[in-house]
Amino acid sequence: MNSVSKTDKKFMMQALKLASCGLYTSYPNPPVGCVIVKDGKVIGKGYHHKAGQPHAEIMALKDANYDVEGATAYVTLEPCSHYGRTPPCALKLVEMKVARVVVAAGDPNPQVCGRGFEILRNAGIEVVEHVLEKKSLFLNRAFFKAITGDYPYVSVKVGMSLDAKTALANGQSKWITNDRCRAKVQDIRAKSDCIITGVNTVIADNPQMNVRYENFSEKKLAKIDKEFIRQPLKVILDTKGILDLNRYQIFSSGEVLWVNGTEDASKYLKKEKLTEHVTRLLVPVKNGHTDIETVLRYLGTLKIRRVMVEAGQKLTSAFINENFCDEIYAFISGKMLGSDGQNAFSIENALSLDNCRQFYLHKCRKIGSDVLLHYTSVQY
Ligand code: AOF
Ligand code: ZN
Repeated sequence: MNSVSKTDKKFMMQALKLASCGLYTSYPNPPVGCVIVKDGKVIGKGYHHKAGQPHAEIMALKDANYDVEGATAYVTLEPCSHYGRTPPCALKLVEMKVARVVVAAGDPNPQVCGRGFEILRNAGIEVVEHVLEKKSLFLNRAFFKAITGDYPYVSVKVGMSLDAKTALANGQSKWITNDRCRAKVQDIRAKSDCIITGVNTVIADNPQMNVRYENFSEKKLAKIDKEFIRQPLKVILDTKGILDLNRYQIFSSGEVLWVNGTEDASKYLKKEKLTEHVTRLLVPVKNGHTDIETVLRYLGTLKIRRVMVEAGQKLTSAFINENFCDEIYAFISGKMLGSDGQNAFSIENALSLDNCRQFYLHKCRKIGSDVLLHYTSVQY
């Protein structure tokens, strides 16, 4: 008989917390955490740091000195059943004779997808599923979307005034939200595999679009495995290819994919390495712009799981209008910029309130005198 208790939820919560450390480095693998409990005490814990490194269960087994006979393993994702970069965790749990495995969510990876549970159950291990499942689905939202389809998960960030403007009429936009909001933006960047921006943002702001780990708090840095720290790929959509590579900071560090448009079908997806760090990619032009779908599909082939869009009104809105926006982080300050300011969005008109584009509030956080509204396209 399966039973889920308050205790199971408590230990799963610990496993989920551990898993969240993996968000910074586990790419392209999902963030997974594991806690092993015997006689009510945690005897081992671990999380998956990086693809190619041991999975969460193996880290926790090691932490417990493999002395786990009769113990319960709490894992935030179904233990794997396949020989990938590492051997199957489900077999290891069987071999180590754990008595019970409590899991938050199944692994939709076609290579696993229920087979992990099967291995455990066939070996006589009690398996309890769906414990704090929604939290795991949320934590893994990028991996789950990317592994089951052709596109990465897209997070759109917007920083705006209370009257939904991103710049004054004269173009001034620094700074609408406070520095703590900007620190949160850095955190979202650090959890993203790739940042997409547009030519207009590069010209207007000359951003670096990188992660400044040196400014992270000690508390935050303690969660990140320094060995596997990374910078997201920077993708610039510049249909006409007008940017001067020597002029803008974005080209001066990290990997950059400079996406230009072409009308010539024989050149679609042609890549050219321009410098050691900058590659040009040619994609089709749609309505006068580089085709977002092609770009996302291409990033999917690179195993990019999570994309963050940091761009101006047009590009931001294009992701929403073309249904490629999975979540919105809206940072809102109390400033009013006025009706001639730049609108944050330009969304296609809805035909009715019953049938309009809808996002769901996931979290609302006060950040000093500003606020962060985190909306997702599906409800968690
Ligand atoms: C687990 N525990 O901690 C993780 C799992 O090629 P590999 O060996 O790195 O396997 C990657 C796949 O394993 C990944 O796509 C996902 O399905 C699963 N991730 N499974 O048992 C873990 N990170
Ligand atoms: Zn595994």
